Amino acid sequence: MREEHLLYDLRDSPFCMKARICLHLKGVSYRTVTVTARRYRELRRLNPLGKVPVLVHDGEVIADSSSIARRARTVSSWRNGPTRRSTSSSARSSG
Ligand SMILES: N[C@@H](CCC(=O)N[C@@H](CS)C(=O)NCC(=O)O)C(=O)O
Repeated sequence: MREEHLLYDLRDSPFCMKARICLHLKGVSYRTVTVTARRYRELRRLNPLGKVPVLVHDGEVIADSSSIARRARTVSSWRNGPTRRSTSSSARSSG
């Protein structure tokens, strides 16, 4: 069984909000770990830059909100299977 996603975040951070929105929109369930002064060392171990958000899943550490957004998309595609590409001529037309 896969571990749950853990999101190290700060409530008021816009980057964390972006990560939360992306995870939510892609239906990825996660638990948040609010980074307090006591947890800062733990955060630095995960992300030497000491920045949030950081997503941890199955021992993998994903720092940076854009990388988390990409991961959310990937997790959602694992669930939904491969997406079909449009082969219509309008989609292929280069103009
Ligand atoms: N490029 C990063 C920026 C993350 C970032 O700057 N996070 C701020 C909070 S909004 C932070 O952790 N600042 C703490 C610090 O710089 O030490 C992302 O998109 O996640």
